[in-house]
Amino acid sequence: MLCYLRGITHLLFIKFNGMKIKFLFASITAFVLTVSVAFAQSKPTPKSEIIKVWGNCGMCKTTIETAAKDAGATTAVWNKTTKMLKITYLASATSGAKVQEKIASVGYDTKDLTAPDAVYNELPECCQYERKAAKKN
Ligand SMILES: [Cu+2]
Repeated sequence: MLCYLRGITHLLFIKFNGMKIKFLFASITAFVLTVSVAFAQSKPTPKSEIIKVWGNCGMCKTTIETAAKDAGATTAVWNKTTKMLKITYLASATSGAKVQEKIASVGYDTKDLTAPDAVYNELPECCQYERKAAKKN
């Protein structure tokens, strides 16, 4: 068995020696290019989503955007006038629902979720925004 393997190795060496080095490099380059192209084609495209998030000020903005990124968003920009949060993310990394969960967990109401009262009450006074639930009344 060992002898057989040695024979193959020996044969390969002879073949490699016989090959022109340039051709060998060309083959390797072609192989690497093929693999890179295959990877580039399978590269996932980021999704983007706009979610309403309740909040007040610049401090809220930082908290909301940080929470979105902690939840896996690639980019997160919240507009304090429109209350709209624009996120981009890879579907493999997170989802709109996960981002909302994280934001609600730090005290901010979102389109689909309401933050726990206990967390909301801990927000700095300037950040005690008018809550989503209050708007229904
Ligand atoms: Cu604030």
